[in-house]
Amino acid sequence: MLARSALFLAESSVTPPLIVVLNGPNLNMLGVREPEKYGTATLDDVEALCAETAEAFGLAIDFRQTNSEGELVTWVQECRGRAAGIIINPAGYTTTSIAVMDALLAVDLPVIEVHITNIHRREEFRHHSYISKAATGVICGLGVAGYALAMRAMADLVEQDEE
Ligand code: DHK
Repeated sequence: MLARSALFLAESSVTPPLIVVLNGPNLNMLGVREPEKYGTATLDDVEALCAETAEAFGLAIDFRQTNSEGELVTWVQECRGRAAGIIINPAGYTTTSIAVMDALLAVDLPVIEVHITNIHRREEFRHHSYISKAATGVICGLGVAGYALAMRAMADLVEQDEE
């Protein structure tokens, strides 16, 4: 009995690896923004999906959204030494931000880039991603379910890193 409670205490005191989920500009408008492309789920729904999936895989999350490129860069930098991985939907900064790409390269963590829509079926200007240069993997076109798939893939990457 004593041994079992000691085991429970040991297991419950292990801190789960932290996955930081970052969302770029206009993703705060999910649910009302062009629903025919982005769907009707809100960003709160996406956070709940990420939290649920993370918990199932023994991960913790810090879920954030910003409309500002500088804030995104700062949040990425803060992941170094704090997080086990980054899931990022850079939204409008995908095609423009060398600064976010450089920050992701600097933190030296597994990175999964997510887009709700299939950017390759959309306008030409959405096809090129600076962020992909720093990403371990990319998921696009699967709606908000892509975040849950990214979390699942991240669990594997984190486990590999721990081995
Ligand atoms: C979201 C955006 O805001 C766009 O700028 C990208 C991406 C596509 C998405 O599909 O999640 O081009």
